[in-house]
Amino acid sequence: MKPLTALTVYTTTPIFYVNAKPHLGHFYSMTLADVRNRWCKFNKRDTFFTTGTDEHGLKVQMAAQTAGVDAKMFCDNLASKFKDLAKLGHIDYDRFIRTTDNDHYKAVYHFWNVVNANKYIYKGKHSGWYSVSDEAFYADTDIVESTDEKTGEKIMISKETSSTVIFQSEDNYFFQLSEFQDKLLSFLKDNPDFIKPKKYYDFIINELETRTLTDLSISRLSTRLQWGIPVPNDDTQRIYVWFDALINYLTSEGYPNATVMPRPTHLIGKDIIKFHCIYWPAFLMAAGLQMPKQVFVHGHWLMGGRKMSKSRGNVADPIKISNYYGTDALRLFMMKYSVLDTDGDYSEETLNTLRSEFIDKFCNLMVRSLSKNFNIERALSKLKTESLESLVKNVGDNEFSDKILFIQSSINNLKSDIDEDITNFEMHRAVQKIFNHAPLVNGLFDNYEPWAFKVKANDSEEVKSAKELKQDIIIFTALDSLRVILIILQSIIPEYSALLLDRLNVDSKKRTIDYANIGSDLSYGKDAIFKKGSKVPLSKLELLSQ
Ligand code: ME8
Repeated sequence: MKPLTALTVYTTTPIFYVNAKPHLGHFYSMTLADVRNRWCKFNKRDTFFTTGTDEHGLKVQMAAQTAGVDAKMFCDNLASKFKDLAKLGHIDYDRFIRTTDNDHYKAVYHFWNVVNANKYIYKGKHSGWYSVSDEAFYADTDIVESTDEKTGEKIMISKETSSTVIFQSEDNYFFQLSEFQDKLLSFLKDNPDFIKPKKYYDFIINELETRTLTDLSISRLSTRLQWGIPVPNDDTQRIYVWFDALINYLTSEGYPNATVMPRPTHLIGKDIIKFHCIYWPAFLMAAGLQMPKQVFVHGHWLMGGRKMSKSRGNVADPIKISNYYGTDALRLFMMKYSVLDTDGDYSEETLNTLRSEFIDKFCNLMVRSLSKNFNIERALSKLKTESLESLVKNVGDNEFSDKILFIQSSINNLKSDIDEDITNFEMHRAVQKIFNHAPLVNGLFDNYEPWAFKVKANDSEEVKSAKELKQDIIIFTALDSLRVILIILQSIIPEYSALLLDRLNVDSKKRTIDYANIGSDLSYGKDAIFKKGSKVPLSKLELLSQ
């Protein structure tokens, strides 16, 4: 396991139920967290990033039964589909945790025993409404009568999720959630940034101020739930799936043996906010453990205006989309249109348009800069002996000089401009700021038409070098801006960036933040595009531009 410190930036995704194969919503959570993690790593912060699968509970048990397969085999098969997606999607996790992992069992046992020793667990009779598809309990006031679409029978459903609830009555273990109402409220009042965006913070505050927390049943009779972790010292009961799943965040940090555990930043979908912002902090308080750092909540991807859901079947398959359009086209689409506190509507047409926009903006910038009309090596070598500031002065055109130096400073500031956006999962802002630089840089070609500075036979030495200087400055500024932008884009679209940086012959060791400044690397560009022997054949770039 990677050594962790209290300062490690620890980012988590939810762990996904393995009742069906992954869909776009899961890939979205993974990608948001991956971009943040890559970005923090790029900024030389010490990082730790986990994702994984939630494998126990009635929902998975029933899915396995329906498939007629042994539960563990069923989970193995689906967990590998989530892992395959992570691989295809460039999700660079440190740990893929499965709740069937041995160390997780140990962590859950330990956690249960600590909370029990702290006297927050007791045995009692549980009677109430339960939704298997949500793996959640509902109070009488949270349900309504409805009619089953298929059978026409009267059923009870959750008002919030419309999923069917069933009445259950059995002896269970309870967690004393009611004990934590005031403690949670005062913790949240002291930490107004704990839940982001603010509308979700307000929602939880409102819940805690207006509803009374009742104790939570945290086990099931083993006769009903076989596919769960046994309650320590009571084989007749299995642990409720959320009391098992949430602990994954601790298992990954080496709990209970770890001496130092960084506080995680949880990224979750809005459907599981109560579990992460009420139950989880209460469980942690009961175990005497520190609070997470923050919980970021994102909206849902809809398709045709309705939430994508495995059970409803209106799902976009991230594997199929990636295979067709390219993984990075999908990553870019999700990040560009990701606004945390709203839902997004998935549209293949928008994805395709964005892909073309990326190619128009960035690939064409590269193709233009690397035209045979220009001498990149000459341009780069000028910068080896003189700074850009002093070179532009020699052109003697103030407007030109201001423009070049403005682009230089804007590009140099880009990484700090987007730092907060990315660490706070405001990816659409970061993508917009990066994209805004393309017309700025492209404008150099449109405004100055550097291809027109042809040296003529009767040009004096002075005229010749003035023409060359201006052309070289434009080409250098355009190409080097592109190099820096691509280095920055690695966190969002690692594959496309690598493809284009390879094309520019940028040394693989010079793609770090130290080189994300204009003029910080003058060793690339040799035999770049359109010349024989360049590392990445032109056809790859063409593939990207299809
Ligand atoms: O809730 N749009 O697992 P789950 C965006 N195992 N994101 C979506 C989405 C959509 N349409 N649908 C799902 C569980 N998600 C529990 C979590 S954590 C300790 C246990 C994403 O398979 C989103 O992150 O139902 C949501 O919270 C998560 O998948 C739910 O996945």
